Amino acid sequence: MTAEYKVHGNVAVITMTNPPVNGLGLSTRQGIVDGLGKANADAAVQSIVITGAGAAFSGGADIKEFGTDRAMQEPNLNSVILAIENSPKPVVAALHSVAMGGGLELALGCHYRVAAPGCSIALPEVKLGILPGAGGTQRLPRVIGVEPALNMIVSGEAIKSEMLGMLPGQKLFDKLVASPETLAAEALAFAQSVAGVRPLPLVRNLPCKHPEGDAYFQFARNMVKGMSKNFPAPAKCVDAVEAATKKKFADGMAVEREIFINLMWTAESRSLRHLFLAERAASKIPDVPSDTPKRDIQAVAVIGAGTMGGGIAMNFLNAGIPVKMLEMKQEALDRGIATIRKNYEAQVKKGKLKQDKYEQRMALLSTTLDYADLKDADLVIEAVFEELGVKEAVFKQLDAVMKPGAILASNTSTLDVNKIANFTQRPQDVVGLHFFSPANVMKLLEVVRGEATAKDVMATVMAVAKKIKKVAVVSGVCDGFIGNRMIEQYGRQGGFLLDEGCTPAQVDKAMEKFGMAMGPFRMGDLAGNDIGWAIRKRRYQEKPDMKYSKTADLLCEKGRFGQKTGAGWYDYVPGKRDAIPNAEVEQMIADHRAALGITPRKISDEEIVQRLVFSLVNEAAHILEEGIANKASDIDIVYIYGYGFPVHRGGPLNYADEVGLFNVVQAMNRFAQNPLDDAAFWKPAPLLARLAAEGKTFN
Ligand code: T1G
Repeated sequence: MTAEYKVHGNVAVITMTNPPVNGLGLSTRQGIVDGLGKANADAAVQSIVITGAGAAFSGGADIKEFGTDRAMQEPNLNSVILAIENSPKPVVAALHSVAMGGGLELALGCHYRVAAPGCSIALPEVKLGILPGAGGTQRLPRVIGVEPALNMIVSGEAIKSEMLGMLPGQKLFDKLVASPETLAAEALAFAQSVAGVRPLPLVRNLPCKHPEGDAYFQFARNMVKGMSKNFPAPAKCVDAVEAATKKKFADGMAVEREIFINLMWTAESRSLRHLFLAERAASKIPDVPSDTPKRDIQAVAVIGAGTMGGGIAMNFLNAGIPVKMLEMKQEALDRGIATIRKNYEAQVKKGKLKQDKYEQRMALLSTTLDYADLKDADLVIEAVFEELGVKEAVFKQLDAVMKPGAILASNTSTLDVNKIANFTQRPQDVVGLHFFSPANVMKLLEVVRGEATAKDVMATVMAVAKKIKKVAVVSGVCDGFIGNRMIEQYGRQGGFLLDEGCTPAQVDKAMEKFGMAMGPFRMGDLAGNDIGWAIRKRRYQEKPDMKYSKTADLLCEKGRFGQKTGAGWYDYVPGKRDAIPNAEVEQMIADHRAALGITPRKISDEEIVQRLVFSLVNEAAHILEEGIANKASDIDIVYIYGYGFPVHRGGPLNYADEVGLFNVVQAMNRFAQNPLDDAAFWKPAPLLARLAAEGKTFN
C-alpha cells in the first residue's frame, strides 16, 4: 500500500508514500481508506491527519493510470473523499509543497486544512483537457469564492498557499503554519485542538452563491471563448462552477461528473495527457541511467555572436550562468552584444523583465577575440557558419584550448556531428545542441548524440537543457536529425500541391485550419526560402532522382526569400507580418504548371492536410526504424515545440494514431497512384506498414 499509518498520542497520521508526487493511484487511495478505518476503530485515536511524504502533499490523480480501469476502480477518488467526510473523527489535511488536482480535492474533503507557506495550490486538470472530477468545481468556490475559484479552475495555474490565505473570508485554510518544517507538529497540535468539535465542518455544507450570477457567468463564458480555441474543457469549467451556484451540492456533483467523463474521452484530452507524459519521457534516454553522474557546468562559452549565437547565449544568461562570447572581429562582437541588449530592452519595455534583472544578466556576459580565453569554460557551443570546413577550423581550435572534460557542442542544423567530433582528439566530449531560431524563444532543443558521445555528456546536456528551460529531445546523426529531416518531405509535398493546382494561400489556409501555427509557405517566408534553396541544391547533387517541384527555385531566383527581403511567396509591408498574396507569384506558378503540361485540378483541404501531415508520419516511421529517435512520443514533442504543430492534435504521430494507422496507409496508397507525386516516397515505412497491419499504434 502506498500510504503509511502511524499513531502519535491520540492523533492518527496517514502519510501518502507514492513517489514522485503521491499520485492518487489505487494503492494510495486504498491506503487512505484503510487508515481511516483503523483510526475510527481505535478508541485511543481522537483525530486524524492526512499528509504526503517527500516532494508533495499530492500532485493529484495518477496520470499514468488514466485510461486504465485502475483509475475508476473503487475506492475511486470520490469514494475516498466521501469516506473522509463521513469520518466520525475530525480529519485534518496537512499541506506542503504541492497540493494539486485530486490532491487539493482530497484536502477539500477533509474537515480542516493546515498549510505550510510555499505550497503550490492548483486545479490544473484543464491543462489535461478535463476539469476537476472529484468535487473541485463544487468545493473550491465554497471556500475561496466563485470568481477566484473559477479563475483557478479555468487557468489551471498554481497559486501559493500564503497568497490564497490572504483572500478575505477564505475558508480554504484553517491555519497557515510558520514554515514547512513546523507543519507536522503544528498539524498534530491543530488536530488535537479540534478533537472534540461536533458537528464536524464540511465544505459541502457551505453556501455557494454569486451576487450577479447570470451576468457574471455570461461574462466568464465570453472571456473563456477567446482563450480556448480547439479546447472544449475551459467552457465546461464555467458550466460546472455555475452549477455549484445554482444547484444543491449533490446535483452539482452530478453535473461535474458527467462533464468530467465526457471530457476524459475527447481527442483533445488524450492529446494533452499524451504530451504531458511525452514531454517528461523525452528527458529519459534508454541506455543512460537517470543517476549517471553529470559534469559540473558553471561557465559557458559561445562561438559566434550572430543571431543564433546571441540567442543561445541569452538562454544561459537567463539561467544565471556566465557566458563568454568569442568572435573573429570586434565589430561582430559589438553587433552581437547590441542585439542581445535590444532583445532584453524590448522585454523590459513590455514589463516582462525587470531592469535590475536585465543588468544582472548583462553582467554575466563577457566577450573575447582570443580562443585562449575560453579554456576554463565547462561547455562551449559553436554557432558559426553552417559549412563543414568552418566547423573543422573551430573544433580544431577548441580541441587545442579547452580544458579536459569540457563539453564541445555544435549548433549545426544539418551537418554530420560524427565528422565534427572527429576533428578533435576527444569525440566522446562532442555533442550536437541544435537550437531553433529564435534560440532565446523556441523551447525545442535537439540533442544530437554522436557515435562516440559519452553517456555522462548526454546526461549533463539533458540536465543543462532543463536548467535553461528547453524541452530537449535526443536525436541520432542523420541529415536534418528529426525535425528538419521530416519538414523536408512536408515541404516537398507543398511544392507538388502547387504544381498540381493549389496556390500558396490555399495550402497555408488548409494547414492553419488544421491548427498549424503557420502553413508551409508562410513558414518558408519567415525562416527564409533561401535556406530550403541551399538544401535542395545539395540534394540535386546527392540524390538526382529525388523528385522536387521547381517552383520554390523559381521563386528564389527572383530573390524572393521571404520577410527578410520584404517578399517571398507573399508580399509584406515593412513592420507588419501579414502575408499578402502576390499575383505575379501565382502567375509564375500557373505558367510553370502550364510549361509542365499540367492541367490544374481542385484539391480539397483534406487532401492537402493528409499529404502534408502523413508525409511527416511516414518519414517519422523511418526515423524510428533507424533509431534516430528513441520513441514516437519524442517526435511528437519535436513537432509541438519546434514546428508549431497543434497541441490539441498531440503531435503528428499521436494524430496518426487518432486517425488510425490503417487509414493512414490507405491514404498513402492513394497518393502513390498520383503520377505527379512521388510514388516511391509514399511506400509505407516498414514499421508503419507493420503497425497498421497489426492494428497497433505508434504511441
Ligand atoms: N500523476 C502521476 N505522475 C505525476 C503526476 C501525476 N499527477 N504529476 C507529476 N508526475 C510525475 C511526472 O510524470 C514526473 O515523472 C515526476 O512526477 C516529476 O514531475 C480527479 C483526475 C506536480 C507540479 O495535472 O503539474 O487529479 O518523469 O517533472 O517540475 O480531479 O508534475 O520523474 O517519471 O513535472 O517538480 C491533476 C501534474 C491530475 C499535476 C511537479 N494533477 N503535475 O512538477 O516535476 S488529474 C496535475 C505537475 C486529477 C482529479 C483529476 C507537476 C508537479 P518522472 P515534473 P516538477
